[in-house]
Amino acid sequence: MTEEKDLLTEKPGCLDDTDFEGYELVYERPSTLTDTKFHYCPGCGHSTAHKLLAEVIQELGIQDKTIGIAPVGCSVFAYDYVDIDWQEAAHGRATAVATGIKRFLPDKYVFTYQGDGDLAAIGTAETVHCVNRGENILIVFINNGVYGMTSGQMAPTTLKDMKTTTSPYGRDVGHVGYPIKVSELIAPLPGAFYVTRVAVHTPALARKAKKAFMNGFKYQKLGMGTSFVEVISNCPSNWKMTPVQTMDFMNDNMIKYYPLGDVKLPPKEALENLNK
Ligand SMILES: Cc1ncc(C[n+]2csc(CCOP(=O)(O)OP(=O)(O)O)c2C)c(N)n1
Ligand code: SF4
Ligand SMILES: [Mg+2]
Repeated sequence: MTEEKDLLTEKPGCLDDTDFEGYELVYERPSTLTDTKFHYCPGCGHSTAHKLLAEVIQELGIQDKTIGIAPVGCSVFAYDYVDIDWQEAAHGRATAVATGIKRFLPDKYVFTYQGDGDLAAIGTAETVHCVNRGENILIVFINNGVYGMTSGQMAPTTLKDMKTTTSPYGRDVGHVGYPIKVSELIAPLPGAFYVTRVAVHTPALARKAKKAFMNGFKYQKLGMGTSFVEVISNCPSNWKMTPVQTMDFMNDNMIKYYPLGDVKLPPKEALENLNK
């Protein structure tokens, strides 16, 4: 450990392969991530979610068969980071765009990547109808409880009493309603094949999230409906917290209201066909 620290202090930013001789390689940047530096704020969950998706796409060997639909929101530049084919969609319309692409190119692995403003506010109708039709795609839903990109307005997912720029005294549920649980809302629809809620703010949770993404891609082979992975995420900048403080807020507040775990699992018989 001491040796590693010395190396970093002595040669900051200019380590090369020879400096690591004798070390065991335990982690490698996925080849599916481009060299572009993330524009995300320090501690933002979008970065981890991107990295996990890139790892899954690499491990499944589907880089040249995957098409992502980028949203409007902080993750609008997702196409700059994960090295696959992308299509940008207008705000909230990602699932409609994904529907067209998947129906036209059924052999491709198609997923949308959307924030809560995008998916659960302006895109509510597209989301519900897409899942109700059982479109054979993966929807990745990053729920950070605010409109991050536009400076932290209240979203449908903002917690009760949570302060935002448009709810400076806290969300008044008597006035604007309760935070919406999208996973529970869509799970009863017959087109929903797999619905799960994950988080990425600890290594153990990130591993579970990766598994959920992996499932979402694999299940497309079955053609039996929509996979929906909700990622409870953080927004240090608009929550007005340090990244570390957001971890506590995630555990004490976000995850209490949005419990992690599977909301709807595919029928066992369906999964038996997966490895055939
Ligand atoms: C039609 C339209 N309406 C409103 C906007 C403004 N706008 C851009 S991003 C955004 C909210 C994004 O929030 P979210 O989807 O939660 O993503 P986050 O930035 O939090 O990741 C809004 C309202 C827009 N670009 N287009
Ligand atoms: S504003 Fe929030 S969601 Fe957007 S990059 Fe910064 S921390 Fe992430
Ligand atoms: Mg958001």
